[in-house]
Amino acid sequence: IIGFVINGVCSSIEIVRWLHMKTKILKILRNADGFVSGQAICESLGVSRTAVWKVINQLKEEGYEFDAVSNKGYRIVNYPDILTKSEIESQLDKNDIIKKIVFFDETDSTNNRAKKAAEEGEESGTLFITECQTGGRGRRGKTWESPAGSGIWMSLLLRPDISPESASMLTLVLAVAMVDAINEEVQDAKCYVKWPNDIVLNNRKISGTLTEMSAEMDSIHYVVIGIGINVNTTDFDESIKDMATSIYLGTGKKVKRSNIIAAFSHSFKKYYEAFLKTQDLTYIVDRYNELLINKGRTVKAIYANKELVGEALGINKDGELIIKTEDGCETAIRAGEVSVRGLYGYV
Ligand code: BT5
Repeated sequence: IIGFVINGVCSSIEIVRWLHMKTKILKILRNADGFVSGQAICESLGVSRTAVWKVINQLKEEGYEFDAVSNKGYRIVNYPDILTKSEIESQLDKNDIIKKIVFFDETDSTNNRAKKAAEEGEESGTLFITECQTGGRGRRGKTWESPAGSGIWMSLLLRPDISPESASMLTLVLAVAMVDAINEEVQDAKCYVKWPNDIVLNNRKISGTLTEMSAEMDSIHYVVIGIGINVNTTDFDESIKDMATSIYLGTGKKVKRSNIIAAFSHSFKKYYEAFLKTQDLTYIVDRYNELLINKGRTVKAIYANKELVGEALGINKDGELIIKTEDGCETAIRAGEVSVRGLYGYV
């Protein structure tokens, strides 16, 4: 944590107050329609001009560019693509799903950080986010490439009051919300969902989700939903370069990563609340099936040493993928120990 040192003394209360103020100032400037005077900021927050000036200087160091005109005040003209607590928090409302941000410059895996904090009593709605993961994880022991500076690697801690069997559907709820969030930032991004948890652009993977849970027979302690999104990535490791892409590579548009996180926080809330009402996908199934890239295509499901080849018809309200085999039989398969591929490649 960077502290604000007053008279050489840096107490934790001052740090909290200062970080809080930085978020508030950023929010005022972000939402302003034009210039905001230093005086107006001082008055609305009840702080000194020096305090405002110090925060503005700190923001400049982080890469924010200002237009500062005497008698008019400040206006932000350029935002850096950073993932700091204040950059994200200044775009959230108090009703959002994300209630708190915990940011790391680098960590092994945000899912690991979220699970550890959950064990120690951290509250629902806390988002763990990092610039770079050194041990990013996919499902079933696979690795997730998470280089610095270009992607979103984050984990949301939730404590939903639902049965443990319903929790796996959260991955599907999230996928739909994330597609909406990406589309809000890049209108012409034609993203699809590959059942159950991948988001696909131009037939390549831009995002994956890893949901982990701690539960008893009939109640959940916590769920951690880890999300990786390639946003402005331009290079991929040889091992994935034929199946991975990024929003930038797929659309030619660079996006500020914090904007996607804020848009996700708004869209996820809507779908999450709909999911909690019924504890299934009653209200989401149609939207999911609209986005399902596998729909109408021949897929191969591999599970428990078995292979099932057939046409993917769509999901049902429990999130299961219905596959129709050549003999006309329809089988519903559950996400979990199953991998679904196109017959000739990734989709
Ligand atoms: C996933 O697993 O897609 C889940 C990925 C979840 C990552 C997030 S980041 C924040 C949080 N913290 C973590 O440690 N994890 C979560 P799965 O469906 O098993 O896919 C893994 C496969 O995707 C790998 O085996 C590669 O083939 C491919 N892959 C790895 N890195 C990728 C990347 N950056 N972009 C696209 N594909 C990738």
